[in-house]
Amino acid sequence: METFLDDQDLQVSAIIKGELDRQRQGLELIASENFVSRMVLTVLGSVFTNKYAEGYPNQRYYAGCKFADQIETLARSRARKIFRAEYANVQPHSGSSANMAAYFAVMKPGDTLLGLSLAHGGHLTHGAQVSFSGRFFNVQTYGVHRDTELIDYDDLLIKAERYKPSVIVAGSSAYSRIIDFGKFRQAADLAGATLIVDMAHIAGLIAAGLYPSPLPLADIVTSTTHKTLRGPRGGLILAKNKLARTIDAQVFPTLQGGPLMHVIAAKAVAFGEALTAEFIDYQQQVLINANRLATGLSEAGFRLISGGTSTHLLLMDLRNKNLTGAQAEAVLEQAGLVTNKNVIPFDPQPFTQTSGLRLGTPALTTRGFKEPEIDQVVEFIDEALHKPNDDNGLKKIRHKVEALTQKFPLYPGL
Ligand code: DSN
Repeated sequence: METFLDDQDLQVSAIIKGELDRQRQGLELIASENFVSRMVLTVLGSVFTNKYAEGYPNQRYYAGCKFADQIETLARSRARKIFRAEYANVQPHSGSSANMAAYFAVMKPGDTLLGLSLAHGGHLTHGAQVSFSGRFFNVQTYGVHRDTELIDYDDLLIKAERYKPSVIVAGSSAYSRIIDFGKFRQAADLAGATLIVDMAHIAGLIAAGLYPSPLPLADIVTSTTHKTLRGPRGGLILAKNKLARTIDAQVFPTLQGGPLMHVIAAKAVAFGEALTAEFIDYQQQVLINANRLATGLSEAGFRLISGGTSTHLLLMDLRNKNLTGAQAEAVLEQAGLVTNKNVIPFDPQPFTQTSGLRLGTPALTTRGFKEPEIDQVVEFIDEALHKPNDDNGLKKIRHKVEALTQKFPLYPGL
């Protein structure tokens, strides 16, 4: 691939090579990232990128859609099979557009949306004022308990009854424990609300049967396809058949024009991979690794929000280390570990600094890391965060990181 690019466009080729080296030589701990298979990568660059296919299979606005129909039908049927869903729409370009389509299917501008506060681990699209969700809808939020740092279900039920929202959205970007979807169903029934579950972070765990499925309880389930699910970047909506036409119409033509057929083809591949026994083994290891990481960091004296993790991610509270999340993120990047600063519940720091750091194991696990390597990752983090101003010390850790990554080649031959 690079040889071809070198011949055609040296500038682009050098940048792509730089990114490939960055991914190969660093430890990817961003909880929402992963490494797709070679097949997914190849299909993303397939001839489907040339095709317009506005509409849905067998109802297109262009000629020449025979194979576009076949691939979208296959992607939809695999998605339905993974999650035991009646209906799937595989066209959303992202998780945000999947959420927007889901909201528009059941709410009018000005209606009330009840979502997890961004400051307590929710996502932008769950009602943050800076997002379309906060601009179009009247937003109320629930949060986590100050003591347990677990979702405050009493607060949820009280607010459901008080505000009678049209939609309650469950799901999170930085919550490390199992969400009780039964309690959300109860809250939705109390309010007469539609229950939307955004399972973007945990979709892979749910696919593998390692996290309770929201499908039997939710009215609509949205997701991205690139986090634990390990597909191409994109969105997905699942629902009961009765909502199919309404949701389809919100995705196209309300929000989107032509679907990205090369991405839909890559989603079909990733969904096929998610139906294999190897995928279950992978997700089991993701959880083992996350638990190992949490235990190691706790033993090293780092405080974790809610005391640990039951998922693929964990949230460190750095206040007792005299570091902000932004500082820790920068120090770790210098040492070759890629993470992201994140607010913690009741954070005294602004969003740009934060007191927290979010870590996840999906990408390292795809790379082949097991418990012994995770123990080394703990040592790197501990060492780096105890010498944040020691450039030489951080450089030495970076060399150790690179030595470790060389034992786990990423995209060999690319
Ligand atoms: N940006 C994603 C995450 O990192 O969790 C959510 O969309």
